[in-house]
Amino acid sequence: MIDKIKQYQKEFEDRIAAIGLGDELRQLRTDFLGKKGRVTQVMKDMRELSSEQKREVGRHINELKNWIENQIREKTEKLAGSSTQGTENVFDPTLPGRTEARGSLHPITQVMEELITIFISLGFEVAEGPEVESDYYNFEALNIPKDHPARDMQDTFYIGGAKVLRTHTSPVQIHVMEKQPPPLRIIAPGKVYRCDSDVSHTPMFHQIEGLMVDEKVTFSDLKGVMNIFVHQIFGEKTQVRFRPSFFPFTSPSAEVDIQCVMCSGKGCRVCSQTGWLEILGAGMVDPAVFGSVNYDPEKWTGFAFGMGIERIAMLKYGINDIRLFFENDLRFLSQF
Ligand code: 2NL
Repeated sequence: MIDKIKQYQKEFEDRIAAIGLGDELRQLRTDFLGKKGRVTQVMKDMRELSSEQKREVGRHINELKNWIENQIREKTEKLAGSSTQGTENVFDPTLPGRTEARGSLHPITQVMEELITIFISLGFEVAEGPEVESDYYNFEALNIPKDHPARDMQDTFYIGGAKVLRTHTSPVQIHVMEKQPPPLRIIAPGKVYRCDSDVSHTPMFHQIEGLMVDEKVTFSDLKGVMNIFVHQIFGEKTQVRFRPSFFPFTSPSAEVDIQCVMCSGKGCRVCSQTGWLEILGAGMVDPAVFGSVNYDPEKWTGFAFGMGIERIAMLKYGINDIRLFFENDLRFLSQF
């Protein structure tokens, strides 16, 4: 057996000297150290030997094994070195440059900008206002009664005094109407806050509201604007429907649904088998709201609407958990 070991060493020596490629080296390793390799076979055959012989042969085979491993390591390094030899310091001007990883706008910002662009093209102007509001601008002026559930501590962040974090961007429109006589076409995009958190709610989210006031503005104008908006954002073929609803600040009020973007109206999990998805609330401005800002409800009429940006973005991109927008995980964000 010891003769055999010596013969293997000689064979290995000859073969490794002739090797010029990594693949050949891997094959050589398998032939000697692999499961059915020569070294492994000798170790298996040792079972038959006496303990005296085992010690003697064991010493030789272990020496060979270590030596082979060293030889392979050295040869690997040599092969790796030779492949770059002579080229490592050469400047190759034809190689493409290293590009900087480019950042991108947050998906919510992208959708927000897309919505703003659509409404600007329809003649709306952007209005902004504070995120900390008085009870009056957030609720009272919008005809939201004192006992309305939205006013509850459970739903609204009260921050001391009569101040709240705005629960919608409607107060922006109240400020504009107080300062500016009709006619008026404005949108109010921005952050809003509600005491709520689950897969479809976060304590802060983004909203865009719209308001148009003029003589003889009708529900048809609202439908026309909503149709154009839906077709621009979800595609020309998307069906739109209005469902009766209630808001304290509009009358009549409606909820606007679009044909389900996931199943095209056939019925699926996302639309709870209805074929429709609610995307926004809207209606004709309630005369009580006009009363708050001293607009004559006999002369002026208007429509208003409001929608959550996160909801629109989730439907547009097929995202099922709103919290992804706020985790700032680049693996998520870099897809937009
Ligand atoms: C929704 C519904 C809506 C409005 C917002 C509004 C504003 C003024 C007067 C009247 Cl100043 N209305 N805003 C009207 C209807 C619905 O939002 O579901 N938002 C997420």
